Formats: sequence, C-alpha cells, structure tokens
Amino acid sequence: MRGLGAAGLAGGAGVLAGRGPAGAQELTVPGLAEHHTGSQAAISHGGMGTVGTVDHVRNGFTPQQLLTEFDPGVVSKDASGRTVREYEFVAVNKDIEVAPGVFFPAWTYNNRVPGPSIRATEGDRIRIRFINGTEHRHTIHFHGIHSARMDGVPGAGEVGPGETFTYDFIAEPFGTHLYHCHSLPLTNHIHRGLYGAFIVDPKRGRPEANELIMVMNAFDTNFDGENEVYALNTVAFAYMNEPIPIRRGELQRAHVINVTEFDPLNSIHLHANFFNLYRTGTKLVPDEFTDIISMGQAERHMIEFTYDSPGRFMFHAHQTEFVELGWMSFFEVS
Ligand SMILES: [Cu+2]
Repeated sequence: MRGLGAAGLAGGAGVLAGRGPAGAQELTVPGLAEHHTGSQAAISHGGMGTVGTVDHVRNGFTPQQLLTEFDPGVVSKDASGRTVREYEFVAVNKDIEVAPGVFFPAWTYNNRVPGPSIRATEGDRIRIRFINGTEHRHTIHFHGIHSARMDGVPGAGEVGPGETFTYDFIAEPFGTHLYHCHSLPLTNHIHRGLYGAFIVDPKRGRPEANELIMVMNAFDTNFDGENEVYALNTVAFAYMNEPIPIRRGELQRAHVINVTEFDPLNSIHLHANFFNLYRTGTKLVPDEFTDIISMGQAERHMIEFTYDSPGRFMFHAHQTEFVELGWMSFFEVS
C-alpha cells in the first residue's frame, strides 16, 4: 500500500501537469511511471482507453475497494435477539475523478460513488442515521420492503441541509438491491452519485464464493443530458487498466446493479464463458444460463460463474458506445 500511496500522490501531480492536450506525454514523475508499468498491458487494446491514470488516493476510494468491500455496519442484538446493523451516512458534495483529468462534481454518500455497499441477512434490522451535509434536500430510498414513512421520498424521510433522519426497517426480501436518493428532480439526484448497493443474504446462506459488487454507472460531465463517461464502479476503464484477479475454478458471484441515467438500458457480457443469472438475486436457483443480460434503470441481478482456464478475459457492456467511453473490464484468471 505504501507504493500505491506514492504513485497516487505522483499521479495527482501528473494530472495537474497534464491539463493540456500534450500533457499525457509530459507525465514523467517517477512514481507515476512505475505505476504505469504495472498496467502496461492494458494500454494495448487497439487504442481504447485513456492516457494517464486516475488518482484513486485523491478520490478516497480505489476500484478494488468498490468491487470487494461490503459494509456490515455496527452490529448488535436487540432485546428479541434480532441482529441490528447501524450505519451513519453523510451526504457530501465532492469532486471525483471519473477518467484521467475528468472531474465530476458528485453528490456522495460518505464521500464515495457508489456509496457504501450495505450487507445484511434477511430479517436483520437496519438503522441508518442520515445527515445531510449539503445545500440540497436529499433522501435515501431503499429498494426492499418497508413502511411508507421509511420510504425515503419527499414527505417521508427527506432531509434538508444540516438535518438528520434515521431510516429503520427490516432487511427483506433477500436479494441484490440498491438504494438511492429520491429527491427531485430525480435524474439529477441519482446521476450525481447518490446510490449504492444493498445486499440482503438469504437466512440459509449461499455457497462459498468470491463476491463482487459491480455498479454500472455513467456521468454527464458537461450537463447536456447525455453521458460522456461510462464505467463499472465509477472510474472509466478501471478494471481494464487493472484487471480483476480471480482464481481458476473458484465460484464468482457478482451483484450487478444498473444505475445509469439518460440511457434506457445498460448490459453486461462475459467473454468465453456463461453465467447463471438470478434475477434481482431473490431466488436460490438460477433463472437463466446466458452470457449477456440487459438491464433497465435500477434493475439488478446476481450472476455466478467460474473460469476453468487461466488467461485474461474481457467483460463489458454490449453497447459499443459505452465500451469505448469506459465500460470495458477484464478478469485475470490464474
Ligand atoms: Cu438527492
């Protein structure tokens, strides 16, 4: 991690130095050069991708964290023996770098986009203390089953600047869900970055697997009502530049969530493989066996797959435009 820190700081200097069209060639900071060497293979895909690197340290989150970190909350038991998971979410405005040198004025939960990946078991009680540290009204609206007053919409759990609200509900049904701000105008509040994964496990559990969070998102960086940057977990080409390491023969379970605004559909396609599709993650047996799934806004699915031979395997949206603008990824199977 010391190495990453050094590279990150150097990367910041590099991006600042490289604000002009020729800037990419001027990135000669030693730490940054070392960082590039590690991901050299990624730069040779027919000119696709970006020049330079995103400063993950300045962003405050790395692609690996967004992919693999689940937040169990602060866990306790109530008088009835039920598991209680408590969280504190703060709405914060923050500029994030979504592609090298491309900064987006995000609205975030806890300084990251997507927000924390909440993980619970069906029947757990979830308590989220929400503090609005911005100048706009916001909510947290959960996809799941709960009472009207916990719905996180204008009139029920919406908080103004400096205000606080505690959402309190039981996690159900099990599945791959999401949460997002539901203040108006909705497109603006969602696409600015106020969303995250809400994963509810079945009581009986699932087979052991390597679990991954994949939020398909996009950014309208010039506010013209169309997206300029597409990504898996916020940073364009992040997992092309640094392929996701997975083990041969190990079951992979990905929670894929589409929060893309402005485009009616997004999709995920695995190369050289097929996956079991559990729609919304709400069943224990797969609905389908396929190599591509298209999703509307807020649609999400759980997919399971295994790679049996080593190598570098692409996965990406099947909308070519999205691919070229950032939604291209790789698994490195070893
Ligand atoms: Cu909002």
